[in-house]
Amino acid sequence: MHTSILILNGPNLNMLGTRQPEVYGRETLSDIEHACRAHASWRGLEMDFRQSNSEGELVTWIQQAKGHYAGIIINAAAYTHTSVAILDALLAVELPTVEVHLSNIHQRDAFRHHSYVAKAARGMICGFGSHGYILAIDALSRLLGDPGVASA
Ligand code: CA2
Repeated sequence: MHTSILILNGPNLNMLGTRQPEVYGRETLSDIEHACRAHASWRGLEMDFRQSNSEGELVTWIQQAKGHYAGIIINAAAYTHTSVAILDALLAVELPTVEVHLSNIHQRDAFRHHSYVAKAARGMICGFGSHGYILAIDALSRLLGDPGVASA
């Protein structure tokens, strides 16, 4: 029986690697997806990795996750700080959720210090750049009871 996780990315993260490398690093979202796919596979997890600039699309994906995925990793980007809709969707599906951010949101503008997502997340990883996604996979894997390292 396969264990699948869903990794969601919010607005503007499709522009990673093109601007503000001093804040978000030089890797593209595609680079991060490939690294996550390799690590999830090593952890014995299947993974879907998605990005949307639309709050409604992210809400729909969270709603649809119930019954298909064992847990969610989410970088809601700017919606982190504004979206009660994403919070409500995460609370509704009751899936183990790990919040991730590339930057250390607590060292940045005051409006980035509050996260609506945090209320629904088991924990948050921020400030480690793209490696935060790998740490989030490890954290979620442990929450799911470690499906096991693939032998292949
Ligand atoms: O640090 C993170 O991962 C953030 O979620 C990134 C969001 C920001 O609003 C959050 O406060 C923290 C912004 C993502 C925008 O990404 C860009 C990438 C390249 C160029 C411009 C924006």
